[in-house]
Amino acid sequence: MSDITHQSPEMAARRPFTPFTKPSPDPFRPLPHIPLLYPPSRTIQIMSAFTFENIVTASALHPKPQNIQFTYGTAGFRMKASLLDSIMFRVGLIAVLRSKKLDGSVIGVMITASHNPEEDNGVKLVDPRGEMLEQSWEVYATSLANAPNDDALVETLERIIAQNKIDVNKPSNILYAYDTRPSGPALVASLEDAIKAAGSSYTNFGLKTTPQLHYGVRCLNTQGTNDAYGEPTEIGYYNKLATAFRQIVSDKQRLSPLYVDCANGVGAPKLRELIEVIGEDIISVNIVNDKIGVEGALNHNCGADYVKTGQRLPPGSTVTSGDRAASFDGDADRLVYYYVDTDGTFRLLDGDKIAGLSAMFIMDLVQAAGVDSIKVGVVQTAYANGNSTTYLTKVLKVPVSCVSTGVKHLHHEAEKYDVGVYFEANGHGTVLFSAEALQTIRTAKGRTPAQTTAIAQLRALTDLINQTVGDALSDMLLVEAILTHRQWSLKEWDQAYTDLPNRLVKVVVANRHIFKTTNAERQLVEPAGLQADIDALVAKYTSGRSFVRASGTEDAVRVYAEAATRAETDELAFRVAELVFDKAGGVGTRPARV
Ligand code: G16
Repeated sequence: MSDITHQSPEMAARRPFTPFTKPSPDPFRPLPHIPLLYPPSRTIQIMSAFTFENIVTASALHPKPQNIQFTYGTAGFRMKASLLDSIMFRVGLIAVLRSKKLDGSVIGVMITASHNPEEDNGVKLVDPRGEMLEQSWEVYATSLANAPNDDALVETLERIIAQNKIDVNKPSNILYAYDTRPSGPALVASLEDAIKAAGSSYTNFGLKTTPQLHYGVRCLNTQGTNDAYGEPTEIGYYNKLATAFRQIVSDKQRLSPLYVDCANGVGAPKLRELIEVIGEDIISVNIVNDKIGVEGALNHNCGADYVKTGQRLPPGSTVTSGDRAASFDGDADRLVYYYVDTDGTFRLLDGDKIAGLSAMFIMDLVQAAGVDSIKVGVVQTAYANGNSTTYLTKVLKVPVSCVSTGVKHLHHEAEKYDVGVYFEANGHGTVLFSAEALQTIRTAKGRTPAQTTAIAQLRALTDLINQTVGDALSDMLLVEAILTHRQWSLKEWDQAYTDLPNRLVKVVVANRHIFKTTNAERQLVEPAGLQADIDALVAKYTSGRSFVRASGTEDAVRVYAEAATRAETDELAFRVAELVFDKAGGVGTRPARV
């Protein structure tokens, strides 16, 4: 496995843009904009054997808290950081077994709680091609996390090994990274304890965005193959995106600066580094909310989730009419855009709008390139605005599938298309090109100069878009590339369709696990009778739609509503929220209409 070291933005700034070259490593120079939480590390090769004795000895330092049942949620385990020590240790063991099962392929571990508040943390596991952990293994991770004592831990490990016919003497390799949360260092230590006890090799990828970790995993596993994804370093990631972006926007007039709210998270230093590599002559951003050393600032009154949920500017924002703005979330895997209209109205361009823009642009390019055998499809969830689905199906005439919340569901559905555009309304998504589509694009020959240009742009798009997971940095460049091409303002982009007014409300209940859904989460099966009550309410509103599901990342139930007018939408959302609170064990304050 390659060594992976931090790349200092100072170095990047001094160096002229030379794609695909590795900078001379300078591992002990701290990044200028962030406190360096750990010394940059290299791959650690461990030669010891996998023994239960070593694991039990190490596990004694990471006991499972009593009376807690852990669940593997939408994106892994996520909760108050103070409860995560044993989880992190056991996730380390699962990662090692998964790697051994896959003949030593690199498995990724990302320590982050993404959009959650700073006191939370969490962990996501990444499979060899950079996608989320295969779902059948979520069950193993959950059983291991809930083993009450060391005997049960060993029994569970033995069962996983037997069921999967794992040869524990095979090698294993882990790549891990973390975001800016103060709880990160302690959790890294728990993870490393497990990996070392299980005798696995590992690499500390350092402070990274979640999508950078996904990228690193895929690169390491495909190195030297026909399917090589890129250089498995941070500068390799920046160079890949920068080269593609430069190519797509070459000869086009650049846009005005983009305000980017980085949620006071890891996206801030990483965006700065990316822009330095691309060059400020090509793209200009004003980074706001980059206070990553300030306690409690992460995701607080800022970031993609705040903007999307509240449909408002972050407090203190200086964005005014004519400005272009975007927000990332805490680990930079979500992106939303927005602007203030001439009448002062806030206008959101969320994941649905990004999906529409991307699908439209790619379909046009495919046609211009003369490779229209390539078919585009879009994947959404129940949170997609009704008018976005109408736009996609009636105007763009693309097939649209609806799946359950969670990138893991959207990603797999998108793989069924030649080009699968998937975005959740919350701004999490990407575009996948099938192996056949990539082959067609790579081998296509233009018969006219226009076709040749379109083919080259399609090729560059396949490098610009992170194929492993939704990535705020890559998605931002995709949107900027499309807007540059069209020379569109955000208002022009927004004109594709008008969102139905919509509202999200969180309700805290005693036990969110009693909420069971069907039909891609659009209907409740349990608690019994609640769906009929919701349906009766919805029927009273013009173009009304509402559904309820338990969050898989927060201890709450989410209520979504849309209707023909803002007033009707708000009323419907809160009436459903009150229903949930009253009939399904609401705790604390009853949802208040605001
Ligand atoms: C995670 C998942 C997303 C999902 C979001 C919210 O995002 O990766 O796919 O949409 O959670 O999930 P829920 O409604 O179940 O809480 P992130 O950005 O927090 O990792």
